[in-house]
Amino acid sequence: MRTIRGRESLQGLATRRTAPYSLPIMTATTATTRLQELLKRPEPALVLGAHDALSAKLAQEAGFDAIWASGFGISATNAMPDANILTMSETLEAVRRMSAAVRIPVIADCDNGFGNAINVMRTVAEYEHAGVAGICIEDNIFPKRCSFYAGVQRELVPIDEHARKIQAAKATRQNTDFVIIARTEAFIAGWGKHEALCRAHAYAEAGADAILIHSKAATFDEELKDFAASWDRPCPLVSVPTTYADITAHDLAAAGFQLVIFANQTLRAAVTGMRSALATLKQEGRPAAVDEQIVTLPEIYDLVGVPDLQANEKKFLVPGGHDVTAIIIAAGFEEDLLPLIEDRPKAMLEIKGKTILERQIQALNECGVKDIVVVRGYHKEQINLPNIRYYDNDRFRETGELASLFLAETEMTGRFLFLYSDILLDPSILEKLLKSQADISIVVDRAWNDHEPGQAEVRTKQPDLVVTHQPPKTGYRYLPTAEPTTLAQIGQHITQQDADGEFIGLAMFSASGAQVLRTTYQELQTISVARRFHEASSLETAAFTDMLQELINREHDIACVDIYKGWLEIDTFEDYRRAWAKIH
Ligand code: SPV
Ligand code: MG
Repeated sequence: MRTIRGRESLQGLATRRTAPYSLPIMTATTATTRLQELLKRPEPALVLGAHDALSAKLAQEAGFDAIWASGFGISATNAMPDANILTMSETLEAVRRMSAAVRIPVIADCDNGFGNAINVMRTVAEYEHAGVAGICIEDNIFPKRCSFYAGVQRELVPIDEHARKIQAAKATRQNTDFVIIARTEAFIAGWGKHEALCRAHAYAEAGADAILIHSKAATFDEELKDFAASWDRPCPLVSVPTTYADITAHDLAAAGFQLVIFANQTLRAAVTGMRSALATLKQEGRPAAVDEQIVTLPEIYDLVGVPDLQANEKKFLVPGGHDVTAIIIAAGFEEDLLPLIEDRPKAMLEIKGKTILERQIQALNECGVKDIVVVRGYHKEQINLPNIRYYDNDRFRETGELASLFLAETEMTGRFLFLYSDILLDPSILEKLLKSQADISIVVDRAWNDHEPGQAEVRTKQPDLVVTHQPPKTGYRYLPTAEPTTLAQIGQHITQQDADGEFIGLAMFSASGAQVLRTTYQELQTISVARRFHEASSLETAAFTDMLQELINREHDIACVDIYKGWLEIDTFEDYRRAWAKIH
């Protein structure tokens, strides 16, 4: 007696996910070879009927050896009877999608080959090209009727005609491993064992790789047991235990069947599942009522390959704002702005009906950045806009920007933007920054010193100046290079003569850039808490620019995204007045 072993062999192939839009890892050639192996190995193969790409994937996930692309199922999903009503091309399209979705072999149910031997030739060429591992052709006339429909006309083609179809199929296949299964409906048509054996012999002699002997008897013993006992050819047998459903694959294997096809249970399970959930939903009128009966959305995401989609988006799409977190540092108190900021932080100063923070959020949103974090401090109670995550620096008077930023350290796991809360900017600047591929990028205004003679704007606060490795040519006109420039030095001590531009208070870190930043900060905390830190008296009071300088010193590249004006900062009453004049 044969035993069913070897399920492990398919597990390696049946990984849960295939990348969307990619060809399956198993090429058509390996699929055909695999199916040939399944026909030859000592233990039988379990083949599951599927009707579309998703059910094929579920078959693979469940651990079946191969898929039966069921004509009954494909017709049913089009709400059509299984009677050659769908065209060859319609069926082929469904099969092509199934075959692209899985790595296990797909056997396409090709009914009667969609016509005579000449039609069979095209059928074989098309299905082989679609990547299936094999096809099955039955000896029903065209148009066929499903084997189980009662009270419908049933007629088989003559033996010789079907044998020639098998020969035509074999003559057409390109790959000699491509499996041709010949199916006889002799029992279905009520012609008994003698006719069934005659037909099976003829088809085996015509070169079939396997014989599917179909039966709609209520038990295996009625027809197939005797047939199988009489079968004396090396050509393997295939069964579809739909009506004699009590038999186990085990027993079928013992009787000599090599392939066992559970042809329509997938489709029927789907209908039962849908009916039951829909009845509950209709009755209750509330989606939660069916929660217990349906899979979760993340399970569907996983099945259709959303994790791969996400990975590929990261790899191949121009980065946008959708997967970036913006961290706005709005904790500080600046005396220069009193009495304007007596009762509110600077970010909440209003300019023509909208606060600075609201304007920043608007610019971020316009660029697709919806995930926003604000670090509050001075008059924190005044900042309570919706859809923002808040962190509070209650020691804002003794600590600096860097300390504020690191209160939101848990937000720095992926790509993130760093923003001062006092800058107003044109969204095109953010767009340009978001396209940067560098791990650490800062925005540098190259036009920072372009004042017309005599009209220099008064600045009380020292700007954050930068020196870059590739300074722009001096002069009135300037065309940026295609390659991003890199930062050599940053801080308020840089003289105007040495500076190549001004840091505008906007930076971006990739996931690995963020990792570098966090690790560096953690290291610094252990070694230099009280010591001077670049331009700051200690790490605790450090500015963001001090950290940038530290990263430069540690030989991390910082890319400069060049801009030419297009932004404003509010550091003084004069800045605020100017913003009122310039903003519409
Ligand atoms: C199919 O699934 O389409 C088959 C098997 O041909 S059966 O429906 O049992 O005939
Ligand atoms: Mg069929």
